[in-house]
Amino acid sequence: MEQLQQILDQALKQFAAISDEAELEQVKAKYLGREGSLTVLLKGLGKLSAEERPAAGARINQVKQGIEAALQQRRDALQQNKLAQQLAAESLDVTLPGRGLSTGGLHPVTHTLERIEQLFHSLGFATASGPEIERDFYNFTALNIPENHPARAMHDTFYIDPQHVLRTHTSPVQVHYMETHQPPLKIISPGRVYRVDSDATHSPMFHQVEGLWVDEEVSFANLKGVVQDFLQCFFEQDDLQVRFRPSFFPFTEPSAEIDMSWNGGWLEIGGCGMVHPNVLKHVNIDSEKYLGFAFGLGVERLAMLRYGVNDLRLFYESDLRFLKQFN
Ligand code: 2NL
Repeated sequence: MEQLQQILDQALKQFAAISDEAELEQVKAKYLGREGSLTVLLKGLGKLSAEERPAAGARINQVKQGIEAALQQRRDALQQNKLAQQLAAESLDVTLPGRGLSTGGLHPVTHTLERIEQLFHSLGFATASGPEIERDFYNFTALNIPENHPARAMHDTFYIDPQHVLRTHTSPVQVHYMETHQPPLKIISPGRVYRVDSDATHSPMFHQVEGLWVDEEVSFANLKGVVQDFLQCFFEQDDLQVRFRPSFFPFTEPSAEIDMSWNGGWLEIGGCGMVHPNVLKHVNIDSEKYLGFAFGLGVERLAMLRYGVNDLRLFYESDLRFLKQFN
């Protein structure tokens, strides 16, 4: 009986000192295994007298249950520890400040294009678009620009091959549109255009928006009204002055430069005119019945004036310090 008490005390002490689950199972074998001290005692019961046997057997079983209970308790405790450690290691501090997401933004030229489109849509114009590589016919011939006109010279136009160019204006979009639609037509064509030119005020790629209104009765007076309305809305200046200065384009007659009041003087902002009858003839529109007006505006020029940007090249240098100001 004394030996049993010693075994129990020893087992409890040993279990309490163990902090590893695998080790615990190994030590368990020392007591309850096939060669374990309790097993050996159980086997020895037969050697006892019939009177001693029941009490001894009962005590051995008691000690065995005590050891098993202590074992299970230790197992649970170790598992609890392990879980607590895991939770501590994996814990999230939800009070930490967030990392923040840096969102992209639209390019100032895109902002400007969207504003231009929105304003013209409110005046009843639809948007038309087309390819940036054009046949010579659509970029020049259909627009009454004859074979030997200086605008065709190599120093102005990027040639893909003798018959294809990077469009030098968005007029070809309108030529395509007139070929496939019957008047009345009321469209704008915003987009990229290309010219062999590069300095502080010229980029080889830039943006233009052209407008075209063809109907039975449209006048130069309508043209002036539309352009002035647009510019006053675009710059949010009701007293903005607009001036139409006589000029020449092969595709309009009469033609004018568009100037607007700026810093006490005048600034050229685009060109316009009544569509030349030869242009209408090229797209099979009856120039006796229909007439129209057209205009072209430089988008970068409008963006520079609206945002106070003094160098065109800033738009194309992808400098985030510049671009982030427009978000
Ligand atoms: C400018 C001048 C202009 C047009 C563009 C045009 C288009 C067709 C027919 C006739 Cl389909 N004209 N466009 C007319 C006059 C001027 O642009 O300085 N643009 C920035």
